[in-house]
Amino acid sequence: MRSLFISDLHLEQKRPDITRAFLHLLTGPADAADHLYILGDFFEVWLGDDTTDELADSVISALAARAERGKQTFIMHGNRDFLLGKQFCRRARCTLLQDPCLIDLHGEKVLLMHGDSLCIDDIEYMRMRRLLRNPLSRFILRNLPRRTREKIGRKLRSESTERTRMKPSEITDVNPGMVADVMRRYGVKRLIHGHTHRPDRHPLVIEGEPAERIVLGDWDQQAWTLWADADGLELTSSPL
Ligand SMILES: [Mn+2]
Repeated sequence: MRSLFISDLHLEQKRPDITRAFLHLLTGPADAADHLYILGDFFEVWLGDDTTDELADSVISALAARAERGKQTFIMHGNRDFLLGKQFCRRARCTLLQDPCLIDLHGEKVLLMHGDSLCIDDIEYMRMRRLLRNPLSRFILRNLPRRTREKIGRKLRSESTERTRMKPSEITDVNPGMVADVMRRYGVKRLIHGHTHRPDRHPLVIEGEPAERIVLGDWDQQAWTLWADADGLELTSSPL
């Protein structure tokens, strides 16, 4: 039994190399993983399941083919693709995970998150997150005409890039107190998340015991993967 974790691929038309690398992983090495977990920001932008293009269709078919081969795929929303819905999951034959989500990873209780909800020092971002992610806003967003959604999406993305650039890096990283809180609350000694684009393995002490926070990497220059089996976990990358 093996599991594979990825996040923050930010798939988009502008970067066919990333889509190629993902499809290569999916049809090759990923077949060694019974469970594939995609922890958010799989797509650079997702404005609703009715907005699929050629890129989305190719990814959906590849995921459905993986299911055909008897392999499971789990997907979690990120801040870029939180409008991924039931139709996507049905077509791609994946299971949507709540954020946070507790899993049994080869006998160990592990917590999975996208990671943006841990960045509480970015007050402005958290305010925006609360506004956009509540069920009512999601309902309204999903039912807006496609063009309006595209316009809002473009505006939000350009603003967020601009703001993130101006913020000191510790503001846009996770808050250590929040990490410890969440891990204690869920009773885990291991947390896996993405979002910050700072791939690393951080040893921690939770309730006097050794613990770990693993950060998955974004797929910009490198394709980052985290493999897990009964022997342990390995965070690896290969050039795109
Ligand atoms: Mn993110």
